[in-house]
Amino acid sequence: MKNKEIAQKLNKIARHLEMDDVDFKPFAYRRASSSILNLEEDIEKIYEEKGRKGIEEISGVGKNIADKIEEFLLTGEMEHLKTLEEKHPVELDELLKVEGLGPKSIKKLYEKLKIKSLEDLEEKAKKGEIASLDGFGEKTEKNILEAIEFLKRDEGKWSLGEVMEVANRIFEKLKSLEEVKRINFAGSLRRSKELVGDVDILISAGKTERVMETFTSFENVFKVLSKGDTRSSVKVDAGFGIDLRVVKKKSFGSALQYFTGSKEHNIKLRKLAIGKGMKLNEYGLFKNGKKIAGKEEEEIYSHLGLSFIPPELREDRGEIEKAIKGEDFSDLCRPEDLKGDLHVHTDWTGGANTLEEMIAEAEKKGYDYLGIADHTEFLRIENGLSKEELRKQRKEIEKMNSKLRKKGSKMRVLQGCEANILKDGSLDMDDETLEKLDYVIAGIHSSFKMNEKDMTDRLIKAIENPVVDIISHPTGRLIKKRESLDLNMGRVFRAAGDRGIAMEINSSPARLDLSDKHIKACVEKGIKMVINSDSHHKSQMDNLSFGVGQARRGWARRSDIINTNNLEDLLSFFKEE
Ligand code: DGT
Ligand code: CA
Ligand code: CA
Repeated sequence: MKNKEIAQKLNKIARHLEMDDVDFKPFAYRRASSSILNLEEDIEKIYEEKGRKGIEEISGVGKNIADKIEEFLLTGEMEHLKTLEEKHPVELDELLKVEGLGPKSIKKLYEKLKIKSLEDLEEKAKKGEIASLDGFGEKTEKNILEAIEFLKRDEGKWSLGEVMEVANRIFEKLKSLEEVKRINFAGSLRRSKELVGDVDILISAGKTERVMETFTSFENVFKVLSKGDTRSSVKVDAGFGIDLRVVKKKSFGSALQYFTGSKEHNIKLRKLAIGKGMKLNEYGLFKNGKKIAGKEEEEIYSHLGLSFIPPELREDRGEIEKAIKGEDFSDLCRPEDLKGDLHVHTDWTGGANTLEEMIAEAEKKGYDYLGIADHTEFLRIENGLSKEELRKQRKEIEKMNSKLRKKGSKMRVLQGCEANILKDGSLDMDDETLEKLDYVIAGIHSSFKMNEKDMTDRLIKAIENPVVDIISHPTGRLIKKRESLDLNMGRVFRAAGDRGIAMEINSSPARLDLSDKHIKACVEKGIKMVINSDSHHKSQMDNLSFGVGQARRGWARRSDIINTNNLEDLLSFFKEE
C-alpha cells in the first residue's frame, strides 16, 4: 500500500512551496495529502481498476496533483519534489521539529546562514548569529536554543502516536500465526507510558522458527539487531526498536509480569516475595523450591497476597502498598466506559469531515452522545465560528437530532464550542452566545510565553468564568515539541475544584494533556475530568484509548470521568457547577 508514502510526499511538496511563499497551492497539496492518508482503499488498486480517472475522483485531488501521483505510481519518483529538495537542501523534517520554526524561517536561515540541519542551527544560535538576522532577534534565538534542548531531552523516546500503528500491525501479523498460542504487549507500552524507549512483545508458541522469521522479515523492519530461538530484536523504518521474546506456556504469566515492568515495581515486588519466604522471577513464583504460580499473571499477585494491579499503575507510586491492603483497582476507567466524546471538530472550522460524517462515526461507535466543539472567532487560522455561524450550526445540529430521533437512535448531538482564552483571561465570544450552547470548552491557543503568575491568573480567570464547563488541554504541552505553559498547577487545580468544572484529558497522542501525574493530582483533589479526542478527522475518534491509558496511569476511576455518565447526568453536571 503506497497511500502513506504518497501522502507524505505531497505534504513535503506543500512545505517546500511554503518555503517559497507560494499562495494557495500548499493548502491544496496538504488537503490532497490528508485525504489520501485517510483513504480506506489502496491507491494502487484504485489506479489499477479505474486508471487516471479513479485518482482524480479522490477528494481534494485535482489534475495537477493527479499528475504527480500517477507519475509516482508509474515510476516510483516525483520529479517535482526532487527539484524542490534540490533547491532547498535542508533537513526539513528535523528542522520543523523545532518549536517556532516554520518553512519560511527555515528558508531564510538556509539562505542567510547556510543552516541545513539541527546541528548547524544549534551552532549558529550559540554563536549569536541568528539574533542578528532581520526578523529573528535575541528572544527568538533564545527560544530556538530552548526548543533544541527540549528535543534532545526526549531523544530516543517515541510517543504512542508514533509507535502504535506499526506495533499493532506487527502484533496482529504474529497473532495470526498458527504457532502463536498467546501474545501480549509488555514493557512501557503495556503500561501506556506517554513515551516509550522500545516496544516489547511477549509470545508463547509451539515452534518458534516461523515466528521469528515472520517477525524479522516484517515489511517495516529496517534492521535486524539480533535473531534467536527465544529472543529477537529489530529496528523499524520509523526508527524505534521492537523486542520479541518467546516463553513457555507454563510461565507466560510470570514472564508477562516481569517484562511489563516497571523495573521499580518489579524490584519492590521481588522484595515482598522474599519477605514472605518466596522467590519471584520471570519463570514463576516459587515457595520452598516449588513453583506455586506462573501460568497467569493474576496468580502472581494473588499468591503474594495482593489485589490485582493493572499494568498502568506499575510504577512504584504507592500501588503495591495499596494492593497489600486489598485496594480494588477494577473500577479504573476503561475505554468501554466512555459514553461519548465532547470535543470533536467539523469542517465548519479546522476539521476534515462534515457534521454528518462525524455523527455517523460516533453512531458506529455506539455512543450515547457526541459533542461538537468547533473553534470560535479568534482562531482565524482554524476559521473560527462567528456568533451567526454558531447559531446556524445549532439549527443544523437540531435537524440532525430530529433525524436521529426519527430513526430510533439513542444518540444525541450536543453543541459546545472550544472558545479561546485570550491574553487577559477573557473569552473570544460573548456570554450571551455561549450560554445558549449545551456546554462550553475554553482553551489557550495563543500567547504561550507568559510568566507563571500572569499565565496562571489568565487560566484561573477562565476557570472562574460561569459560562465555562471544561478547560481543554490545560497545560498546553505538545509531546516532544513544546514545553507546558508556565503554570502554577496547584493554584489552577484549587480554582477548578472550587468551581467544580472539568479538566480535559486530551487524547490526541501529540498532547496527552492532562498528563498522568496531573490526572493523579485531580483524582486526589476530587476534581472531575473528561476524556476527549479533539478529533480533526473522524479516524481520530479512536484516539480516546490513549486518553484512557493516561487516565488509568493517573489512577482515575470511572466516577472521576464525566463522560462515563449517561446523557441526563452529564447535562445535569453542566447545569450544576
Ligand atoms: P522503555 O522501553 O525504556 O520505555 O521501558 P520498559 O519498561 O519497556 O523497559 P525495557 O524495554 O528495557 O524492558 C521491559 C521490561 O523488562 C521492564 O519494564 C522490566 C523488565 N526488565 C528488563 N530488564 C530488567 C532488569 O534488569 N531488571 C528488572 N527487574 N527488570 C527488567
Ligand atoms: Ca520497552
Ligand atoms: Ca525492550
